[in-house]
Amino acid sequence: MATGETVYSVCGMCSVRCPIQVEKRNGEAAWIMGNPHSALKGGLCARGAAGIALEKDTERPSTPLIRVGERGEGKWREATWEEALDYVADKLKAITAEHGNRSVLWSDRGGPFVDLHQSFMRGLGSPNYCNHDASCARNVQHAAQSVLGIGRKMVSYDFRNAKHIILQTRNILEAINVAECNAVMDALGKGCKLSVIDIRANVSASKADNFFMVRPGTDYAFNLAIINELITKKLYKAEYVEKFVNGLEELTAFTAPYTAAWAAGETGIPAERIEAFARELAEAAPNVIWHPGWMVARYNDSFNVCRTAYIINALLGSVGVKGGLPLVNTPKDVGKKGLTKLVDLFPKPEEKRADGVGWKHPQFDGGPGLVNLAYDAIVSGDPYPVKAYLCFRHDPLMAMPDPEALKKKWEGLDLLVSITFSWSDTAWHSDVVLPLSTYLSRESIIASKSGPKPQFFVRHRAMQPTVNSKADWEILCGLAARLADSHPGMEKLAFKSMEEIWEYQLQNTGLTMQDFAAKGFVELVDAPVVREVESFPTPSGKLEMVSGKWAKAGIDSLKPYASPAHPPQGMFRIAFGRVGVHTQGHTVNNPLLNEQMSENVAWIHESRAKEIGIADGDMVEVFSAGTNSSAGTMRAFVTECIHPEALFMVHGFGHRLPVESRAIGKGVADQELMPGGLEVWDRSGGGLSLQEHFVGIRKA
Ligand SMILES: Nc1nc2c(c(=O)[nH]1)N[C@H]1C(S)=C(S)[C@@H](COP(=O)(O)OP(=O)(O)OC[C@H]3O[C@@H](n4cnc5c(=O)[nH]c(N)nc54)[C@H](O)[C@@H]3O)O[C@H]1N2
Ligand SMILES: Nc1nc2c(c(=O)[nH]1)N[C@H]1C(S)=C(S)[C@@H](COP(=O)(O)OP(=O)(O)OC[C@H]3O[C@@H](n4cnc5c(=O)[nH]c(N)nc54)[C@H](O)[C@@H]3O)O[C@H]1N2
Ligand code: SF4
Ligand SMILES: [Mo]
Repeated sequence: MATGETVYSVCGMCSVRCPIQVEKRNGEAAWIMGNPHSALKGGLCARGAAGIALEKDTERPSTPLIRVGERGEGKWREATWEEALDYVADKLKAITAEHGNRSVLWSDRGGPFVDLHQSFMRGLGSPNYCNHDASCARNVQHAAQSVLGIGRKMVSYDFRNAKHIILQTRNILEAINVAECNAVMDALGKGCKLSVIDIRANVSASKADNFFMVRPGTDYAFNLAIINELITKKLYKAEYVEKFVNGLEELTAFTAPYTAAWAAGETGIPAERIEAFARELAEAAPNVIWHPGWMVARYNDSFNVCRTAYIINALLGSVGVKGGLPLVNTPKDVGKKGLTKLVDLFPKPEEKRADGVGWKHPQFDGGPGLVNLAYDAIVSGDPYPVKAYLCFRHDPLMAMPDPEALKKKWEGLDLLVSITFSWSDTAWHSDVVLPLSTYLSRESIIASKSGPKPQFFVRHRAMQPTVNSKADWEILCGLAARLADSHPGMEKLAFKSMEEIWEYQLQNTGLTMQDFAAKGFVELVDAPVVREVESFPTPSGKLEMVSGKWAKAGIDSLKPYASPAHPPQGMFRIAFGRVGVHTQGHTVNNPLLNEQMSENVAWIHESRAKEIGIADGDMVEVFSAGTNSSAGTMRAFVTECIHPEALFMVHGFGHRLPVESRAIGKGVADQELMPGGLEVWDRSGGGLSLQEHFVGIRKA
């Protein structure tokens, strides 16, 4: 175990941010494991273990770069940090002088460390802070807000005490959160049932008691039929519903036509199986977790799929309950003071958001907005011009559909900056690349995590950067110092050291950094607190089957079901997802992880492969059904474990950058198969509808 020096820190290989323990030798990180004081109990996923390979990887930006050729041409001049920060600050001054502070857009990867970035944007005076979530979990977030009146992270999943876990569009054993994986495996070991609703048999399905392979895009039909069964057969928790549910009558009337027999025709799941499943759920209630999903930027009715997931939990009495979805606690809920926020250094800009969130779209969460709609303002100048775009830890050219269309939208930008620890399509297309230190060689602001036991946790620097990179606080405080003359007040964010920031954050908590020494985090209570629910912060004070807020915005939160189109003759619906050994697109070139999986494959059903004359392992060309444009070639994986209408691939492959020798030319990029996809999004939930696209394949 612990030899040399031990540093408690936070993994940064994906958005989960697991607590880690890093062992140092000769001043360098030599070994990473899960923080043994945490729920990880020492465990880590493969990606987390590959962090040292990332730090040592020479194929990443190693010094600030300023573009000298055309955007995307890959011609750069190397700059010192002084030069690069001066350059960005001067550009920001010129742009804000001409177009106003609101012309600056920031997009981020949401999570526990964003306070600093939000503060920077407030200091600049721009309301246009966004994150990646329009292409991830916005539909779940808004569904939670519409039913529960709180965000999705304000309830937790008490897997360990559950009797039945339902995963719908959620592959918990491959799309990994280590603590959740451990909890689910422990629960299954104790006899908890698992049901998986998916379009293919994934690893989670291999452990399931029930597996429902639905026709792609019909999850809403499945859920409506479950609700119909629970209501008509009186399988719901009557006492709980009486107390906490508003709108049961409307829900009953609305779901009346959506019987199990009807849903069988839509989903392909026999009515008897749906009926039996509803009975099983009732037997386990209220210790049921119907997971509302995570990556649900998939269909035009994904918001309603997530809503009905919450509604099913409500009918089964599991919202706010042990063994279900208990409410999490903030520091305040357990009688403690929270961190002092960096955003509070500045007043909230009064300007309305460029993406229309909060005014044109009053029902959506103004926090991170919808970045895809902000891009439209670059093109149209409506409601005002957006001229500078700072991308932090975000690669929209890979994460958003139709990268060529997105590049066109960005043509109106006078400044595009990427702050990143690895190469990405967006960095390559930027005007300035600011290399961010990896999570092993940077520290971060203290983060606050709500939960049964709320806590503060901190990322420590485990080693010095091996390239000329900087931590985010160094970059932003450096820019803030340079902007103080044009943007009075910015000097408040020009902290000189991380210690100063930590001290600022802790000022009201009674804690010091010494308190983090023993474990790397500080728990604010000794034992988990399950708060008794009295009411929910919705307009009705109850769980809303019909959302008052959405109704006010003119949106029908019980949207009538519309059957998804079948793919055109010979075509497939595109589907995508994660794999255990990679994170999105940015680990494919990691030396260790590339060895584990260097290319993605096209999952297709054996009946369809036979039709087209393709055998397992054949190289196939994948093209977009609408435009016939090819996204390149990949290997076919012919299987009976996928729905015949779907073609599935793991996201993140098909890299084209010459600077990534291990990833270039391997596999296919799903985002290139979504022409016009930036305009296709769920109007009720705000998420992009990335699977509303069809593709074809031919032998290469
Ligand atoms: N077509 C299609 N589009 C998708 C998806 C899909 O499956 N298919 N998935 C969607 C989902 S779920 C999401 S969350 C988004 C993700 O979209 P992004 O948030 O863009 O995804 P990442 O690859 O995590 O991007 C992080 C980028 O920041 C850089 N980076 C810098 N510092 C850090 C750090 O400390 N940690 C990490 N992890 N990265 C850092 C990485 O090198 C990488 O280039 O994409 C979405 N878009
Ligand atoms: N290893 C790893 N873990 C990760 C990440 C990662 O990149 N790598 N990223 C993290 C992030 S940002 C996110 S958002 C989460 C995502 O976590 P998840 O949302 O659980 O992950 P995905 O693999 O995108 O999708 C889950 C499942 O949805 C299925 N699916 C596709 N279409 C349909 C459909 O129409 N109906 C149904 N019922 N199922 C469908 C896919 O086959 C897949 O098995 O994972 C997180 N954890
Ligand atoms: S799930 Fe894996 S990659 Fe993500 S933060 Fe945890 S250890 Fe790191
Ligand atoms: Mo995500």
